[in-house]
Amino acid sequence: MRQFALLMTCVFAAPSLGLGETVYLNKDNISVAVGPGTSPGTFNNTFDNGQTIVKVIDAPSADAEELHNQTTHNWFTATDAGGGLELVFDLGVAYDISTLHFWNYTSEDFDVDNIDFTFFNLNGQQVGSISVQPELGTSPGITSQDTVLAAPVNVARINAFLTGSNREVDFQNVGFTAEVSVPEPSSLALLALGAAAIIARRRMVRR
Ligand SMILES: [Ca+2]
Ligand SMILES: [Ca+2]
Ligand SMILES: [Ca+2]
Repeated sequence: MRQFALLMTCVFAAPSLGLGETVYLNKDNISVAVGPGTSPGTFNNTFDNGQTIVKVIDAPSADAEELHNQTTHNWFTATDAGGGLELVFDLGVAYDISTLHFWNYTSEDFDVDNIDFTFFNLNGQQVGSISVQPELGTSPGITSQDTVLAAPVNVARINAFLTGSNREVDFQNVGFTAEVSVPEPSSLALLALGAAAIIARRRMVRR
């Protein structure tokens, strides 16, 4: 069984994050992109002066406060046809998400009124969805509204569709508190089978 133990060590030691370790997901460990489901509209000053959509995930922690200005916020206006902004978060590895953090704009004129979240695993299969109606942001310093999520587990990609009742979508940040997912029992069983096969083959070679 020594080979089996070694194999298990290799598999679990590979990621720099420990299994079950709680992390705040932001630009340091995930990426975000404007999704193809974004409606026709304008991004106003969001990308002025070479700024990028990474402004969505640049809060250093879930407790961070951000002041609303041209370098910190994200603003999309859908055309008269309506719709909203789609964001796609690529998490790289699978996480169990426990809390959503959202920094909304401070007045109804421009704030985000609804977000439809859809969660996908590493195989691209949907593993959960939730709709959130965020509160107005705090003023003048905007802090996050924290929403405990009902256990979307093994999440590797998150799609978020943000809309405002008046076609305006303005917010500071999106963030998630999560734990690195523990492999499902079925994956562990496959791993054990693979290890057993290797050991059996080595024994046959020795004979
Ligand atoms: Ca920001
Ligand atoms: Ca509004
Ligand atoms: Ca609102």
